Amino acid sequence: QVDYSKLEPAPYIPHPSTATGDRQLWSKAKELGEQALKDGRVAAFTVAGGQGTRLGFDGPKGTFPATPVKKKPLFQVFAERILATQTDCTSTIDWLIMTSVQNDEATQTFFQENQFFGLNPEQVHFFKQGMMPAVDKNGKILLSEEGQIAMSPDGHGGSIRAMVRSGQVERLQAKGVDTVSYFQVDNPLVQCLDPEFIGFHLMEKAEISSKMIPKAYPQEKVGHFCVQNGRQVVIEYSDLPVEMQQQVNANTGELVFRAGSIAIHVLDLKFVQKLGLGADPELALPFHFAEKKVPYLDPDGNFISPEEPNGIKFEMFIFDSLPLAEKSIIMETLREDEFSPIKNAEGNDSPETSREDQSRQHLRWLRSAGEPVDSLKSIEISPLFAHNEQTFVQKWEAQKSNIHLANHTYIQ
Ligand code: UD2
Repeated sequence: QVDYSKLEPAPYIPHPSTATGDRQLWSKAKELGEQALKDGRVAAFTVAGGQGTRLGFDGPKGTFPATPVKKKPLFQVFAERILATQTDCTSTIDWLIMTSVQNDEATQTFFQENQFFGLNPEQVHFFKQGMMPAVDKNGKILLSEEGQIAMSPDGHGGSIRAMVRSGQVERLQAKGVDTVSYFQVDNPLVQCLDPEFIGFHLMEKAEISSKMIPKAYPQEKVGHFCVQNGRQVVIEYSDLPVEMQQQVNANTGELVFRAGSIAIHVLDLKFVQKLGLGADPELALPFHFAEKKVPYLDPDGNFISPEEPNGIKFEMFIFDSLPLAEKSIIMETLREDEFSPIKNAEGNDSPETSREDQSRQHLRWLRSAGEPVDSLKSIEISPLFAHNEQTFVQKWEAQKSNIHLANHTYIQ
């Protein structure tokens, strides 16, 4: 239970580009993270079991064409970032992908058809998340067909137990992996394996770490990092009272609850195992419920596809593991470099806004490399050419004479 009057904003490690950021500390974290990647201690992990209802796209969301010029699917973007990190750290990185009963086959087929986007099929590991029964508004179990209970995926928090039940935790531990870099399938800007983030997580001996961005506006639809009874918690945008979302610090003019959760985490595998085994009820993730449309069989045996939400689905959220951790840290990142999700068909967080943000990032890299590109609208740099600004600037000097920069240029 949340006592909103006792809720405080959570502290975080400020980004080095801000007034309070400590550049030396960030360099140290980067070194640590790079070493962990070289040592083969880190796996990447994408939660991709969601149904993507808001986007209205027919197929697993990871197959959605996301990039501004090449229209690469989200899965390809992540695969190429993993490949690029492998080149940097000269080790092989495992990639876990959590699917659901509904999209597992389509997801795996997509990877096969695309030759795993250059990854070795043996380093990509799919596993399905668990399911929960759906009930009607009176708590009665709904049937999807005769003798079959209507089931739905158990939320991204289900990834903890699915990682354990699928045997992935044991398999990874046996090969020396102790850290997992977790991200959602809908954000093409995510740094899949960020050395600085991994480094801070290891430096602070955290069980789970999270990335935050300052909210763009008071009611932005992201979770809020807070502290309750000395433990970090994330309070969803739908739960934090609006007046708290709008509260401003009189001295700084900033929102008091400004730290937005963008669902990027680093997890310690021992922590995953402890929670996922389910042996200690104190360490169980709670279920949240949401009213959704659940197709069902009525008592007369007619199949009904409801127009309005008729049922309740139960989901666990990954961020509910924060208060269960002995140590949990939050690190600031820059929105323009890390967060532009594809959630809605139009408007905010849509394919269009995301393509623009991706292009803007690459235009910034070109400007950093000394190119006057203000008039170009759409540019795409392949992660295989460079997957961060620093690498891009270094590489550009040698390559630029071969590349003609025009609108819709793809740099590979
Ligand atoms: C999530 C966070 C929100 C913010 C935002 C950033 C919740 C409740 N809210 O909002 O605070 O961080 O992301 O983008 O999480 N998924 C599964 N299995 C499931 C359900 C979801 O794998 O059963 C995956 C899904 O494929 C996607 C991710 O989880 O990669 C996010 O799911 P969402 O779209 O339900 O999250 P959203 O946008 O409500």
